[in-house]
Amino acid sequence: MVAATDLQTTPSDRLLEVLEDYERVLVVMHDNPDPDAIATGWAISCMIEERLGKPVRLIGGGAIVRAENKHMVELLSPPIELVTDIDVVNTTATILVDCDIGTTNQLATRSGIVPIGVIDHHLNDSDPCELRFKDVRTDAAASASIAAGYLREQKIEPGMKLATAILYAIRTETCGAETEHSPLDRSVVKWLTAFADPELLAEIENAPLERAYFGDVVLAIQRTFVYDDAALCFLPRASGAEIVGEMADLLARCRGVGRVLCAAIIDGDLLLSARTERGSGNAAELLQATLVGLGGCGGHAHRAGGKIPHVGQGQKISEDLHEEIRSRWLKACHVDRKRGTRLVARHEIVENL
Ligand SMILES: [Mn+2]
Repeated sequence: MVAATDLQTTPSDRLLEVLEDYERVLVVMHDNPDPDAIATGWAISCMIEERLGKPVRLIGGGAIVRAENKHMVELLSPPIELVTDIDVVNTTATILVDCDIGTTNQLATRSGIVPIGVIDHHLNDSDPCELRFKDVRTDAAASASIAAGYLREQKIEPGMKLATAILYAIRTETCGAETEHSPLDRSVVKWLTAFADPELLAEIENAPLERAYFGDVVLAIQRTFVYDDAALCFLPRASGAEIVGEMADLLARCRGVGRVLCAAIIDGDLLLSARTERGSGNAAELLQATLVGLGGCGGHAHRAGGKIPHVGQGQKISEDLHEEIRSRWLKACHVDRKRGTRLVARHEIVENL
């Protein structure tokens, strides 16, 4: 007799079965793909090529800005393409990785392309539209853990670079208060460690930083205000989109700060990052309450990002919008204080110029 478990098909089997009907596959990462989107897409592409032998393209919009992520791409050469638009025929199966159909931060939705599948771990309450394949596990620290699980199910050994990329993705998704590892994350970390190169991982994490980065950080810290346990920082300048999230990660580590909101104007849009400590609320919900009617957002319980499009040119946000976001954020955080305290006292900043 065959055990019941032998008859169960795995998620990767189901995905491969759906893809049988198509000639080629387009794997779409979210814009400004991060290590998780890159590693997930890479693992999925690898599986499709190995098992089905169909041509796969792995694409995303925007750019890779964060120094560590650029270094990751240089050292590991993931097969990604950064593009501005896409055009697909109906013999192409489109799969979203590390993002969902309800979001506009990816090329498929913006181009009106209906994907056949989604592999993601973000919180998303958009309607469960008819997708042929959907694997969204919000308890997974990284989408890349789900994709690594597929490789393991298919008994495909990842090469050294792919294994390193997936491990790095899991590392980056478990920062700040989002350190929790699900049983899946733990088991794939163990499995991948045998294939990955720890030296490359260390090199990526210690990537060289541009001088502009230090300027962004010092100016942001000077402009950080704390209201009880809620911090707020409008970055006076940002050399890249990812500095907003990096500042939020840094400020979230400040003792006594449980909630952080950072914002900066990049190419005319206001980009926002929220972080919450465990027990200090849900970052995605707080950001949503702050942005309702102004812009969109998405993310996780303790890390979330959002955007208010077209707020103007230059790097300075208007007084009105600044005040609106500040008061909404404090209200969402249930903070009554109207005046904040500088994270670093003004006199110290001035004395040490
Ligand atoms: Mn992710």
